[in-house]
Amino acid sequence: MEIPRQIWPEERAARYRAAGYWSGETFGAMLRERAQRHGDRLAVVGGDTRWTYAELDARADAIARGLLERGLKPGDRVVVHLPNIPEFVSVIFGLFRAGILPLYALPAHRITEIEHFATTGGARAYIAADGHDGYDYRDLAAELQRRVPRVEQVIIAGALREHDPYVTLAALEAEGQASAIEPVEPKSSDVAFLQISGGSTGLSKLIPRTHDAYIYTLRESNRICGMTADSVFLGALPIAHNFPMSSPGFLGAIHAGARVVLSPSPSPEAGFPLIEREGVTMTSLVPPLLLVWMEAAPASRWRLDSLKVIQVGGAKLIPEVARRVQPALGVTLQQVFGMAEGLVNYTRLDDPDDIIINTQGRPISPDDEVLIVDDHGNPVPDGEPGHLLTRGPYTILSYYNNDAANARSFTDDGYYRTGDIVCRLPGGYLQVQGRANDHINRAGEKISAEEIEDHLLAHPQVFDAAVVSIPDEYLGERSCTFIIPRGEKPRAVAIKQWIRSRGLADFKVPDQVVFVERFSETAAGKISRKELRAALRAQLQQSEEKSA
Ligand code: AMP
Ligand code: DBH
Repeated sequence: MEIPRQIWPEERAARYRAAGYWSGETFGAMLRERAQRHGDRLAVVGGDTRWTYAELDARADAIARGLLERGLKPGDRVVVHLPNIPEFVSVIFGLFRAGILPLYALPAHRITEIEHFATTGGARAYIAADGHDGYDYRDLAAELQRRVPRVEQVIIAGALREHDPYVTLAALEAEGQASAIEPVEPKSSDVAFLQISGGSTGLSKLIPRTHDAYIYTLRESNRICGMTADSVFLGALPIAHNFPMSSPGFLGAIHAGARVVLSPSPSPEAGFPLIEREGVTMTSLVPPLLLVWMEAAPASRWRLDSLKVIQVGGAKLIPEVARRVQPALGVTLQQVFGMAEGLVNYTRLDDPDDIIINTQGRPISPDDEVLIVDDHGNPVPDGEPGHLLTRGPYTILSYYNNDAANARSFTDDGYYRTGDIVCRLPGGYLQVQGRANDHINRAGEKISAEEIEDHLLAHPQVFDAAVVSIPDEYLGERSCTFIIPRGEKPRAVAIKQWIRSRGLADFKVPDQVVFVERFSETAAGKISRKELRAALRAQLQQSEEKSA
């Protein structure tokens, strides 16, 4: 399998370099520079751990050497499956320094997803916590190695059980400290890591991001979001998500020389005490969590007044909620509409309330090209909804190792088809209207209808299945699966249990199961899956309205 690359057409690359967007810096060099400039400032806080920039830098060095000692090579891929613990940060900087590419899995992912990442990414190693949230990743590691023998090495950030054939991260660091290997700094135009897409059609795709392009977004995001060396960023969402990673997220915080505080869970119970103790100034949330925080804040015994900015993104924030944020929490709301493939939009901190409440912001870069087109690819007038296409200095040109998705998702002249339906307002602000395709955006976690339908069809008592998003007061959207049983009707709980037993992330388990005798079909005979899903959604909403 080839090493992941992203090669922009030379004309565009030259322009982005000339504009100063791509500065030639790598992640490894960035951390080194911050450590030299303010080595004794705190970089990462989580659990009982408090690392300064100098300590983080030294750990990254040791991990880089340890990985190379164990035979990993620049360009290799490693699945990183870590919750919000300080080792997340030291591990990825160790990988960056060695030129080895992390592939970020979410803590909620299970064997089926991890196997898919390891296979399509061609991973040679798996780095996981021992456990998190009652789940033991060491068991997953054993199954992964059985299924994907190419994954030769498992490194556990935590403890091993008696017969685990793995190495601990602590042991790897000790090996690295004793090593004389000198890692070779990758080029800034190299791919630094693989991010994952939410997977609108079928399985998640792998997103190759270069040092140059990603560091550009960090630098500009910091400027736009007011992240400075004095900021304290709380990672409340799982930091493997692109949003809390880079918009500006914990990597933006490291770029700024600020402090990163990691919360093991996004709940107010976990986050609020950290806000008071560390003087957190900024955090990023998805809309349903924002609601939970707004409920909890007034009665909380923790002081939250250090908090200046709350960013909200990942799913649509409705204006009625947006309007209440500043009064309820005394913070500036920033809406963020982004995607792991690239383009990120922000409302600016000093934008008028009307913009902050009613739009999802405007792009980071003057060179972000945004096209809004109809179904035939013709531009629509400003203010009218259309498909959002984009290209620019940090939006990818292709997924890794997925020709079929590349053919669907990119135009011949290099635009990424986001799948989002948006309107452009004066000033270039975008308003998200919805999705063109059938994924479910469940509290910011994207679920592919197709992926879940495939798993349901494997159930012996399922004749056919359609998974549909239903508007939901709390989650934004919830997932509902319509099932035509085969033979005896299964129970709804058995269907949910089935999805769990397929080794999938819990957020993919259908929230609702509805049994039907048949799927309606048009006179013409067949309708598309897309039309079918729309018809089922409408039916359910009608019957719910009647019974309400
Ligand atoms: P992903 O491709 O998995 O990184 O998910 C990115 C998608 O999340 C976008 O294409 C949008 O559909 C959705 N999204 C992100 N931020 C927002 C937002 N602020 N409002 C509405 N949808 C959003
Ligand atoms: O949903 C996303 O993927 C997202 C949201 C906000 C994102 O990738 C980002 C900001 O960078």
